[in-house]
Amino acid sequence: MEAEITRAIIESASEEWVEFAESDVIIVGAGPSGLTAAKYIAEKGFKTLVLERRLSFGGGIGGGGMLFHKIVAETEAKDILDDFGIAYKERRNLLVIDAAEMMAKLAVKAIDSGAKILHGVSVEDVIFREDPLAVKGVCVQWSAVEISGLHVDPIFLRSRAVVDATGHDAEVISVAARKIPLEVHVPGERSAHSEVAEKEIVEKTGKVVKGLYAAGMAVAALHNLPRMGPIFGGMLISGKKIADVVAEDLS
Ligand code: 48F
Repeated sequence: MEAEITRAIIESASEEWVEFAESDVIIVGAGPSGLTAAKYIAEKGFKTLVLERRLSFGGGIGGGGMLFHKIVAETEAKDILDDFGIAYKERRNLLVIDAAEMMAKLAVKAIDSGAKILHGVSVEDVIFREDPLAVKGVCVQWSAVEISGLHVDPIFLRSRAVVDATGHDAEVISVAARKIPLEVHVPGERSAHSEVAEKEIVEKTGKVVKGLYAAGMAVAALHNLPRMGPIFGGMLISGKKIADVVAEDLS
């Protein structure tokens, strides 16, 4: 029995790692923008892989607003919340949402749409080619190895598109900006100005360089936009927008 447990786990996990050695789209980060992007990209028929450093879903959702278990969204996000079956109550011209429900339902719909989510995996670098400059995938490492500080070489996952949905640090774009001639730099986000941030992040959501895209708070870090606090409509709308942009580029 014990040996069969080991074989069953390692055989099936290995089969999927081999299958996902090449994907259409890799989304880095299973926060609100990444999971929203995953659902809409996967349901368009693209082979979609989400890589998440932690062993959980939702990124910054779970902390609510300073650990109060609610978050808010603008009414513009209603259609997306409805697509995901996420309940909301209208209050003070905002939609109030239960943080646990939002994390769970974003993940369920992303998975049901066909996206594969791998937990405990960190993206530490990108694969690139020059002439023309393009990002072709990512270098990945177990998060446990990353945390341990052991020197272990990563392995590679190729894809036609990589979406940086890593949040405030824009980790994928930052490493690319340091290590390849991207001609972008990542100045980081500005202090809070909620309504401006919500609007401008959606506006600036898009392609960084061929094969590399930004969604969610990574867009704020890339374009020096303000943060917005525990209001999440912009994250969902940004995730949906990047799905359309990527789908159009890959079609
Ligand atoms: O931070 P996060 O929730 O990003 P987001 O989708 O949403 C931001 C909001 O939560 C909030 C806000 C706006 O309302 O201000 O902060 O932009 O989720 C990012 C996810 O990416 C994972 C990280 O663990 C988190 O779950 N992540 C970050 N870097 C890496 C990563 C990496 N290098 N490899 C894998 N996962």
